Amino acid sequence: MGRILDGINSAEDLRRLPRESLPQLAQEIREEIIQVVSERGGHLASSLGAVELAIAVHYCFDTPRDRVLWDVGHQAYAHKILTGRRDLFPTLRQYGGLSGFLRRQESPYDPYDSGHSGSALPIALGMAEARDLKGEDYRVIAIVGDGTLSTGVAFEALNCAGAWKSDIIVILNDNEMSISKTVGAISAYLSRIMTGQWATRLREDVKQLLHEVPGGKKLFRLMKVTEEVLKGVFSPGLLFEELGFKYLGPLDGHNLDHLIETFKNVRHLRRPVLVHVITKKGKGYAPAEKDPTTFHGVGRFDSENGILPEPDGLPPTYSEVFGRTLLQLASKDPEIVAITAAMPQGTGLHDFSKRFPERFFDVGIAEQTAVSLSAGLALCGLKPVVAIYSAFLQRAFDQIVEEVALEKLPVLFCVDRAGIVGEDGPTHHGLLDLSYLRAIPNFTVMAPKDEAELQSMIVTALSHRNGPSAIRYPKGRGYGVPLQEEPHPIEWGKSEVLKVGSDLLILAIGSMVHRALQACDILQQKGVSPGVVNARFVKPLDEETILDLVASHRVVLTLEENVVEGGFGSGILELLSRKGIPKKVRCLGFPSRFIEHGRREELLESCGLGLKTIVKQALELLG
Ligand SMILES: Cc1ncc(C[n+]2csc(CCOP(=O)(O)OP(=O)(O)O)c2C)c(N)n1
Repeated sequence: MGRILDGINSAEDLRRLPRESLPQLAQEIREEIIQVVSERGGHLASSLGAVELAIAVHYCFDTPRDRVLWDVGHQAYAHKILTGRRDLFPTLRQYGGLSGFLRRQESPYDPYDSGHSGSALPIALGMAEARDLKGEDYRVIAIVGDGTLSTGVAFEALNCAGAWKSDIIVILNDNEMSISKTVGAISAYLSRIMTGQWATRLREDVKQLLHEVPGGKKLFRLMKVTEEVLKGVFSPGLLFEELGFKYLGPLDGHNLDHLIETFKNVRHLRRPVLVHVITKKGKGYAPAEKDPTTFHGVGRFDSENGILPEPDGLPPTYSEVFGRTLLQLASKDPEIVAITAAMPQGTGLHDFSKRFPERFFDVGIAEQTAVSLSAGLALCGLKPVVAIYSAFLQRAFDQIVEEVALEKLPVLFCVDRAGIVGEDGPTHHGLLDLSYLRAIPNFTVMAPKDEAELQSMIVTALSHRNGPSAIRYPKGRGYGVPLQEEPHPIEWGKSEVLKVGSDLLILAIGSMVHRALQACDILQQKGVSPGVVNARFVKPLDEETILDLVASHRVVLTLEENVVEGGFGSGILELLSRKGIPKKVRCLGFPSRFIEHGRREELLESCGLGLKTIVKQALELLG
């Protein structure tokens, strides 16, 4: 028998299928997702959990005329397969291939470019309002996870949609997980709804209230406040109803009949509606159901048994080195506290959270709150360390400026995934942080050349009590240099001179220092006399050393894994201009455009930061 999926090249094709064949279709989609992700890596668990949801949404709504906005987009693989991208699905997340998220240029079924959590809701609201203003007629559907409800922007949009009585459908895809377990009171509320505990809890609350008023006990008995009565009186989604939404649910998100029935009814409502759907992250693939955090975003694995390749013998990742070092320092210093925005595993803080639960704060997907919280902790004398990925820290720019830098608070920002992150692409590359952090007064900005230097920078930054510091480091593993038992500090504001020459001076920062040394070897073989400086600090710059060396070399090349605009190289140009020093300088970094997805080396190469190109640029500069 042929596969049903073979006949599906668009949502139209799907809508022609009889309902009975949909469970089989779901099965085939799951097999395809598991196969491709096991070979290429990707976001497995969330996508497996949303297979029925994707089928039901496209089955009931008139897509792409109706607009479906998947929040983040990491759960939308079934959506991609169903909407004419099945043939390209094996190119997922590869250079030139399909994106791991929604991309407008990729398909008319993707109404926006997704990647950062929480934005589907406000963007969907904008679309719904635009549709009404223009007198058009289509449905706007935002599909958001329960983790997303910890995000401020999502709540801000719910707040407006309810008040404006906007015609918008929100599907809450609740799997009780963010990447790790969802945190916070909203998540506890949702799980009470799921288990029916809301009624018990409400009964207890009413009982306590009535016991506190004269005659209340009698009243309570009289009211016979049972769960059944309460269930009839109160909606389980009271919170959403109070916000102005019609609440429907909770529904079994893997029961296609229930989903289709509900979506068909909802399609005709013209008001804010929230459909609460319960799904299982990793559904249909036992290893992912068992360990959804590992299978949230995963590299290659054996699809037969879900076993991941052992990283035996490989150097630790920068995140691991950060986590270990902080744990070590925190065991001796009770004032150190750690903050994450929903990424305890990714940032390397998992062990810290187990060892010092009272000194660990996971605020959910709420980067702004993470930063403001750290300001509060610092104002009360603690030493907060905020670990956030570079691209997500962009959310909290205002809090960094207003609440931390302006107050000169000693908060340490450990900016993970800085630079190219690879397969996640433009929404996740961290190519702006050097520019935006460098511009902020009172800030210190550093980047280590390797994992051992990261340790030193953490110690150094924690002893700096006169303002905030940021240490930015890349995704992935270090070089395998020995880690320090007792990390020693480096000199504040001082660079490291690695080589002195006379022709070309390479000033490099962070992940580019290693590459600068490689380029230096090649240049030497070509008869050039190069010098190399590991800048260590982007702010403050080690002016004295840099100016001395600039004077003794003919030309200067700066190297950074950041956009050139406003970055490290700009800092050098500003310094030379301020001092009135005429010098031939070339700044190499990323161009000011959004960089696609692909392997790191491929992307560096394509943007002029491959080793050969650097050497070529150096030779050109030397004339
Ligand atoms: C602003 C921002 N911060 C962090 C992330 C990283 N991130 C990607 S998916 C995810 C969890 C989302 O949880 P949920 O919405 O419940 O979806 P699920 O993965 O459970 O399906 C997180 C934290 C992000 N994409 N955007």
